[in-house]
Amino acid sequence: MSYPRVVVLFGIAISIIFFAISTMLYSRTSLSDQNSSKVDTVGGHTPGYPILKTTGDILDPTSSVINPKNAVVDPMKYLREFNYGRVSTSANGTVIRDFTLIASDQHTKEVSPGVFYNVWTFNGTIPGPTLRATEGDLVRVTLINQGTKFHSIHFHGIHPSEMDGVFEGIAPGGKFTYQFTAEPFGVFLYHCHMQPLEEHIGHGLYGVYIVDPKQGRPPADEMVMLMNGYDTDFDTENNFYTVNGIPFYYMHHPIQIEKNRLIRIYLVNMLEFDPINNFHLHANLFNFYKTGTKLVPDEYTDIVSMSQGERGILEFSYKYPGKYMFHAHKTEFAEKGWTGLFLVKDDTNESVNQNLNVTSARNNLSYSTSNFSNATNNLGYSTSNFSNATNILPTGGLK
Ligand SMILES: [Cu+2]
Repeated sequence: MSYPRVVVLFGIAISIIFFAISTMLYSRTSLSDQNSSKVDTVGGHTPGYPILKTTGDILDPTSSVINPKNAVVDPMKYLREFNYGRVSTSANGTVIRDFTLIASDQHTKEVSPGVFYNVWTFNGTIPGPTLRATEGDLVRVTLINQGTKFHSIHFHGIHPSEMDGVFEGIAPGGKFTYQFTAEPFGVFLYHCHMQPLEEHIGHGLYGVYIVDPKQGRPPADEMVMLMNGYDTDFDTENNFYTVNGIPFYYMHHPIQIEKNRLIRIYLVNMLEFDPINNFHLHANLFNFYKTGTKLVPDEYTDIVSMSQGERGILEFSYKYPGKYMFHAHKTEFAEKGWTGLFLVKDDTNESVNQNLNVTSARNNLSYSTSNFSNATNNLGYSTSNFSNATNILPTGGLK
């Protein structure tokens, strides 16, 4: 073996040893980080905002319950709450729907047990309220900026350029009314469109906007599901994934539905940072209406994948009573919070729970939602200028 060859082989051997040692050290660090309960500090991302203490990632907080006063949203309330606005009729008979959205960016809320986050919100919650109109209505949305930064609302749908909420930011203390005709029918979203977009969306300024077809849709148990995530350590990767704002919420509080009843879900993906998200339904299939802009389904499936901003309508019913999971079929997302349960009740058999094969404390779920009922009324806002916001009355169901 020549002298240069020996040098090369020696170099390769040293590199392999170095790689092995560093890999071992790295994996040890990761493991100890996951298992320890040490308190980390996060924040300082935005000048002027507090640096917060957190115990870090909680992958399955089945034993913890968020203090409702601190929770960023009540997911059970959000699920079936539709805001139809303050309704009036113009001289020519057009239905007018007035909504008020208040933007804020200076509050801290709990997004997972023990994890506090500087939330940027419309009307105090992530996601913001679900706005709903019928095609042809005149929609007027007044944005009041009670935050410390410029914000806007960009609606998806058809409208004039000056109502697009992209180039005109609303200054702190400012106010602007977006006005457009609700068209076409479908499921849409709204979000702040100020730069950097990643920051304004990542912190929570978004919600769902539904336009019903004039003739309506068949009666159903309707719900909204918005998929999101939280990057609580500001490394542009999500630490938590959720449907409707709180990781694992519907594992603790299964969504109760009736056997053979048509379920309609307005599903929206607002997930920042990750390129794709999806929804998988267990032991069943659903009709999927992409963007909800047609009355005939595009697909009959048990899974739908969406990129950020994509959405659609799911329709299904369960034949058999029992507990069924729904979750992202991206395992990482499912295990970091994007997992929930439907509890299908059999109206002819009250004792369906006895058949659920409860095998452990973890399965002994509490279905109570009452302790959450005041959560969203307990916002840390000044009450002045807030009266308009509470005029957005939740009515539920198709109006
Ligand atoms: Cu904004």
